[in-house]
Amino acid sequence: MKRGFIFDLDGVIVDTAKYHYLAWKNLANQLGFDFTKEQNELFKGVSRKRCLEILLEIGNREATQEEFDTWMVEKNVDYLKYIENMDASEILPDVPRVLEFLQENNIPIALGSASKNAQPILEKVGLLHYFDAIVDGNNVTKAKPDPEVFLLAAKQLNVIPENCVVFEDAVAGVQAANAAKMMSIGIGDKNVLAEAQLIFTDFTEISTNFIKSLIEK
Ligand code: B16
Ligand code: MG
Repeated sequence: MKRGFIFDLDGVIVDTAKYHYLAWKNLANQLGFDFTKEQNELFKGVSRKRCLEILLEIGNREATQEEFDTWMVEKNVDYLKYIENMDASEILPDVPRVLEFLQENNIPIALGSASKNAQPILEKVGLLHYFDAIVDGNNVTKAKPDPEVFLLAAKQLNVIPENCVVFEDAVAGVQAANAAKMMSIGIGDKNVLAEAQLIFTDFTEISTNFIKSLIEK
């Protein structure tokens, strides 16, 4: 029986990857090189610090600690401008239906995200009230694929890891869920997320009956 449900944010609840991409691209251009959408795939589920390290590797750029810190802030300020006007129209299809069903059935719900901007994003799109716990980039010390984020979320929900389900769009996130001994459900491409126990393209493929079977089993 599954008693706790943990959602990743970017790529599962909302598509903020497109805004992260624009902000990283702006920084890359400012530093004199380009950054493609394909390269942005490497950034999904990855912490802001690690993203900048990868970006600098792509551009073959060295940075002093001071430059590194400045660029981290610049990217985030730029990203915050992109997400400023986000609203409910940016919620990915059928996510509210699943959240609503879980809440109606008193199943605790947590967020397990690498983002340090997770809470304001959930507020902007009007989904914050569904969440019993928020574990994000502000609470964890080890990034996915380390299971820390999901283990902490399970602890806050007071549910043992084996009874939790994780929805994830990133390979590192699926690996983190597996390492936490939780049921991993990949949201996205079947070839990319092959390590997940189950894979769906998006929530429109996840029926309410299926969720019901998980919580009743
Ligand atoms: P921030 P998730 C991740 O969100 C994004 O996929 C990743 O691209 C981003 O770098 C990371 O959050 C940190 O975000 O800069 O807002 O702290 O998929 O774990 O919800
Ligand atoms: Mg994600």
